[in-house]
Amino acid sequence: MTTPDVAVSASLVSIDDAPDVSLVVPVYDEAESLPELVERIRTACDEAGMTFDVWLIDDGSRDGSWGVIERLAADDSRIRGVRFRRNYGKSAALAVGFERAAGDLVMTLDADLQDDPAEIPAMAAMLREGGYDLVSGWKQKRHDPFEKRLPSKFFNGVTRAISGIDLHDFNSGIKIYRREVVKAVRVYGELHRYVPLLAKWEGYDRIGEKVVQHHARKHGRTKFGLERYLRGFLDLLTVVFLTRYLTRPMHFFGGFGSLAFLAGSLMGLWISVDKLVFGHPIGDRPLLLLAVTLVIVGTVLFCTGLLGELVVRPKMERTDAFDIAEMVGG
Ligand SMILES: Nc1nc2c(ncn2[C@@H]2O[C@H](COP(=O)(O)OP(=O)(O)O)[C@@H](O)[C@H]2O)c(=O)[nH]1
Ligand SMILES: [Mg+2]
Repeated sequence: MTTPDVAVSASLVSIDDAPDVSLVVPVYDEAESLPELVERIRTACDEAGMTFDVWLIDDGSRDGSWGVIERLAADDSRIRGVRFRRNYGKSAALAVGFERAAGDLVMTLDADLQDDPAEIPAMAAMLREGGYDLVSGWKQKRHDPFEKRLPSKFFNGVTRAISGIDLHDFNSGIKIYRREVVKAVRVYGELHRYVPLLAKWEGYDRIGEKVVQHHARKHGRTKFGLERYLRGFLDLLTVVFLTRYLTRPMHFFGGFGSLAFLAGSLMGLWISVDKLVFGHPIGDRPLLLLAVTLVIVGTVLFCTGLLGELVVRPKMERTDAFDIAEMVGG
């Protein structure tokens, strides 16, 4: 008789226990910043009367960040740490934080104090009152050197154009989400910049933007140079491909394949007529080479599309491939 009661109350407790906001902080060699960061998170949330927990995800730091995290966690049970054995990148850290975060809202924040924890209550309020799925911070006045700001402007422009999401600042680490959004997205590679895009793909498209304070780096140094931007750009192309064509590879490969095949065939036909009807030699004509190449490339692309269909088919045939938002009626 008592067992069900216990189970029910246990589950109620775990719901009541969920903090208002979980902060997910990727950490890579930020030992000097962490104590002040945690202190300022505590102040901001306490003043606003928000309950919170903090997930500090140490991604193979070598500057003693983990020791600092251990101390912070021992002092305050709301502070938790996860340590990766080696460096996996910011996206991996966010993915693990998103998996563990239990707060009603989940907010990401850089560890280096460039983002201001004082933004937590304001961003939470904007998300709730505006009915957004996520709100992204916009470092309108950015305190970074020019050689960082310029590539960033370029990538923001390209991402805006490709994704159709009207954000000024995809790069900013400060973003807040409803919990179900972070549970739905899969962040890997260099996709941490494109979480809004991943969210939109999952159907969470109420995306807001809030101007946030940005500060110059106090301690340590930046880990993001041009090379990581380039990797990020390639990942963007992957995402665009996957979001548009994951479930219908034939529309991508088959389309290009058919076009190439058709063009090659027409050229081949023309050049054959030229030889058979008009008697011109064609053995050394570039058009012959082009025609043959296009026919072969077209066939290969078409077959790639077919193989792709075979790969996605088992998944698409299952109804659990669809994320049902709500149901009604008995
Ligand atoms: N987990 C993880 N975090 C990282 C990595 N690189 C940078 N970060 C964190 O991401 C945040 C932003 O990095 P930062 O170097 O300040 O980039 P910037 O602000 O664009 O110059 C900081 O909290 C870093 O500690 C990484 O490889 N793994
Ligand atoms: Mg920074």
